[in-house]
Amino acid sequence: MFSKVVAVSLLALASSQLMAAECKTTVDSTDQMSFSTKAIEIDKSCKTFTIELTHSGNLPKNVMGHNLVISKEADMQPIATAGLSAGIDKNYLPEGDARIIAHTKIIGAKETDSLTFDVAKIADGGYGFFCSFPGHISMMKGTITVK
Ligand SMILES: [Cu+2]
Repeated sequence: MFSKVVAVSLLALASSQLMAAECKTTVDSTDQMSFSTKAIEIDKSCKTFTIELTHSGNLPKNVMGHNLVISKEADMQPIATAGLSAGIDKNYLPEGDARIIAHTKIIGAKETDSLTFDVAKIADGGYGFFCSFPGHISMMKGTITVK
């Protein structure tokens, strides 16, 4: 009897911890040049975090392609500008740029890609996410915080 109570309590504890630490999220992108969220919040108990990027529109990636890039907010525009000349095959990103914490590839309609990064890399705060497709950063950006 006692052990059954303990087992049930442990199960309840385990499931509440799972609820507390959902270390992944999905962000959708659209033909209207938008992300489905402006703010991503990460639970501080997460060691790594995964973002899946989807594209619910109908346009191909050379017309309305999107990626999701994470960097310091102050580095977002400089990275997007530096990525212009890289072209779509390089995901409109400067190659090997240490300012980029993580990024997906450029995707088109109905495609998906995901990224995973160490949460410790953004623990000092001031980070954001954006799309580096030419001209998209003005509409497609948001904040990413650890709480
Ligand atoms: Cu975009």
